[in-house]
Amino acid sequence: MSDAVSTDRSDLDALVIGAGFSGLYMLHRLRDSLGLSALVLEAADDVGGTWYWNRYPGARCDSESYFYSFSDRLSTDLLEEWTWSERFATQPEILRYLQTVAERFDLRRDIRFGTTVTSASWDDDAGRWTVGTAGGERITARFLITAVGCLSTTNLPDFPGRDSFQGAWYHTGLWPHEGVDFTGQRVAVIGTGATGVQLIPEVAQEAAHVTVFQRTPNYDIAGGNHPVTEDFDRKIKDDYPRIWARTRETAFGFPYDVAERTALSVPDDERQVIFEEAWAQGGFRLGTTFNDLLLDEDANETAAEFLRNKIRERVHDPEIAEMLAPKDHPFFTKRPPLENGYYETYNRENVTLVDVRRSPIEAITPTGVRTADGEYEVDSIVYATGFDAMTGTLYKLGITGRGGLSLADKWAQGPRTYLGIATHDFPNLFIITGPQSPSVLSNMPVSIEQHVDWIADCLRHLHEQGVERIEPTVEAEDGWVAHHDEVTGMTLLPRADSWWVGANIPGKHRSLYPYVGGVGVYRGICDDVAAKGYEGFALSRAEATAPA
Ligand code: FAD
Ligand code: N01
Repeated sequence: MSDAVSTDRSDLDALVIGAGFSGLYMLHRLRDSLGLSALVLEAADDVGGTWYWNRYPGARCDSESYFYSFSDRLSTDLLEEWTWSERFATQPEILRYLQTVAERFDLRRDIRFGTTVTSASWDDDAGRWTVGTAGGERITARFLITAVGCLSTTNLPDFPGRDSFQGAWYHTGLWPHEGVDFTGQRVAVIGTGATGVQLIPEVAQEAAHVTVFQRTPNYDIAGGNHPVTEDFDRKIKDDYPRIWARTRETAFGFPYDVAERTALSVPDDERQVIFEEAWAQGGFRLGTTFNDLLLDEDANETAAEFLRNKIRERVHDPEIAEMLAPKDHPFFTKRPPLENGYYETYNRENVTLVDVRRSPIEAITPTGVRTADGEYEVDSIVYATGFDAMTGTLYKLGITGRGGLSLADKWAQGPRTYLGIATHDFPNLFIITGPQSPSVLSNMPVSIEQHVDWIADCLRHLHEQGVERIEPTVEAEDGWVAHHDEVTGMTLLPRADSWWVGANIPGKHRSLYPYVGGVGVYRGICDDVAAKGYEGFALSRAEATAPA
């Protein structure tokens, strides 16, 4: 390992792509814990990732702020010093937090901003990756680590006539930094996922009229956002050791305990009280009420009906309430958004809901949106249409492994990984929060830290053993894919057409992309692999073909 950060960018130990939560922590571990020469390439002109790009009105996290952050793995001092102002922090506050992390650990000096990676090819003779950028640079490194996020390539549906629109249009994932003033405008919002649900109430307060184009209604859960009091902040800080320990053990990386009971094991009236109590707490507590909501259809239906009734209570017009109440998929088989006043928005005079499953969008016209039922004239269109999740950004990196095999080709029939972190024929490539890891089915900072720490420990091991190449075996990969599929099949998750299964992108292979076996279980498996000398990986020394 080199002693200091190399200024020779052709001889890096590790190259990291992306400077969000993942890339920042990875750089810190590589450079400051391992003493490796490392460089981060980032397309944006600052750190933040998700929180740099998603600046739409209402953007905030739905993991509670106090655990949507780096844990004591990064710094106990920072945990003590940083105070979140709201239970669910806004985008500007999270961005400020990540900027603070970058400053505190002096990370920016090893991040090259405004640099988009367009290719990454493995040279089997040299045992190095060569990365190409949009600016024409070529940079080589022994290890390539993608920290490009699961939700960083926007999905802009290819509606006929899309480019003919004469007004202004925006995608929520590429929101203008200067903001948008919708005052007095007629605004179309396409999409009612977590993003639409946050944005629509905000825009409705400003615009003359908002027309919402909904394809699939969601089971939105009350967020229960509120300011963080001094007392709450102190209690959390005092309790952090237990909180972080819990996040690492639970199924979803939240420090919440799931009740050890099934939904149908309690009488109806008691179940109702349990749901009401969880509802009153706000956030994802509702998912912790019973342990079989994701496993058993009848159990799931009890929560689904509870949530439908909440919509019916809050939306005055019964016809609109029924349009908003999901009936075509079980609860939590699409990611449920947290909402703060979303349903009440449909009681406003200036908001119209259009059901585009019944009456699909036929075209974007120069003046608005045309469905089978007619044209809606608007001044602006907001596409809250989500992302080509999990693989979209990885494919755009143009990664080619041994023999020029492209990652996109290798995964054409669905991702094939070992632990969601590496893939055969792509030596020395590590994917942070890759498909088939818990990633988006968890509170992500916890999963990000686990991946980064595992990769850092692995690199330390390779160095100590004089190993220069690491690559999963075909057998280990096959075994992981089979395990992933088996666990997936035990749940209701494949039942909905969600981005979790790639259904939002026409032509994308359908499979459950994140791993649903649980954050704690997954961590145990990864630790076990490491403890057994990186079982399932072939490790080889320089020039050698024999395993180390
Ligand atoms: P990102 O933050 O996506 O960062 C990836 C970086 O890679 C980006 O800066 C991007 O510019 C860069 N990059 C990509 N491609 C290239 C390229 N070719 N060249 C150079 N750079 C490139 N998760 C939760 O757990 N809880 C939440 O409450 C939560 N809220 C969310 C709210 C929104 C609006 C969204 C969109 C996502 C939310 N998420 C949440 C998921 C969120 O993406 C993760 O929590 C986390 O921020 C991911 O961090 P990351 O560093 O892995 O990826
Ligand atoms: O994206 P989505 P998102 N015609 O894919 C619709 C995280 N996040 O940006 O459901 C018509 O969920 C699509 O319809 P349908 C979180 O992980 C977190 O909202 O596919 N409609 C859907 O309504 C989240 O899950 C927060 O039928 C079309 C919407 O667009 C993830 O990011 C906040 C369409 C897209 O919903 C993605 O959320 C925001 C078409 N052709 C985001 N194509 C927090 O609160 C798509 N749609 C933390």
